[in-house]
Amino acid sequence: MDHAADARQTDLMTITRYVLNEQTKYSESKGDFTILLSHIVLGCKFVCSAVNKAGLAKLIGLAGDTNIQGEEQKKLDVLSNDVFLNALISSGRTAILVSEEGQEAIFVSPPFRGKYCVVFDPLDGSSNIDCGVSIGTIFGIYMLKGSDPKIEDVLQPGKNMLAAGYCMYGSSCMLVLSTGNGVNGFTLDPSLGEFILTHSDIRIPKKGKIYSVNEGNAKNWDVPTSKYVENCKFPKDGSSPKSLRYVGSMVADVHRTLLYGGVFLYPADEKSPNGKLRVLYEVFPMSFLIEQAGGQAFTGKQRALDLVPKKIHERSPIFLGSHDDVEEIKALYAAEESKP
Ligand code: AHM
Ligand code: MG
Repeated sequence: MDHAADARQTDLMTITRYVLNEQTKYSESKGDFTILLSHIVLGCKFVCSAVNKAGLAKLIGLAGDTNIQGEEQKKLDVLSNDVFLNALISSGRTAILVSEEGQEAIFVSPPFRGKYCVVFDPLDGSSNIDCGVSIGTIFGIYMLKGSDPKIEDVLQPGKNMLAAGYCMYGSSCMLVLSTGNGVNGFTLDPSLGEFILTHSDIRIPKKGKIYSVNEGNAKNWDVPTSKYVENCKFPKDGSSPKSLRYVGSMVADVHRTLLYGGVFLYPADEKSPNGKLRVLYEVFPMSFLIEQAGGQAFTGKQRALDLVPKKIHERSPIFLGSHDDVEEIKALYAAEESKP
């Protein structure tokens, strides 16, 4: 075996090693970010294991309200939230936590307090939990602005995030991360219990052949969204129609978009003028990753990462994906706006 092939098999780039390498580029780094990330990684492994066992639990009769010890069986989304809250607080590196599962932001008490704020959706894709389809955790990380944590620290535009990522619990467990220097994908090797770099420097194709949207909402879409989807199906420029793929789990749909190209959209509609997806822990982290991979993310009005959220659970329409495809959507919105 040649030396390079041998090194690939025996000299593994784990996620911790990767982040450590990245952080040593900054002379002021004291290892806090690496510690925070290792706690997020622990949360992902814990949730991955719970998701994998969910079917088994059902098989042996644990999926009801109690397990064989008579303890209450937590629903996976509640369990995942507890796992991440504990992991993040015990890291000693966080100041404010915003979870999709919690109504209010959590201000970490001073003995455990650090300088990072983490916004996260512990288990996204709730409608897919019970049928074994891919689901995931989404997270974004901000730095405190001052020494005293304030809610404004998590109401910052997405472009201020230091890092963002998701972990997909699918046919394999994969963590995709950006610390603002490109996007890398790490796959969990279950025998080692380590995330190993398997997809380095992910770049989204400039133009794609797939669109991804809940077309059941088409009746209530605005004009640019309707026109765009019509163009995907009946292109006027002689190109082939695009394929439709929609899992209904944002992590899975965005992951495919990142790797294969195309667009993922959750637009506004008459019933939900702000769409469905949440700005802080769905729209921002995914937009951050897509931009870092060379794509674009647009709200129908502006660059998604420029949004300044006013509330922690605010929603926004989102169109994200390959550069050229999002450009087409932006042109349709511009044309609609310029109408008298
Ligand atoms: P959730 O946070 O309740 O799981 O909802 C978010 C999910 C996303 O993963 C997905 O993109 C979207 O909802 C699907 O919504 P719909 O079922 O309306 O198509
Ligand atoms: Mg969600």
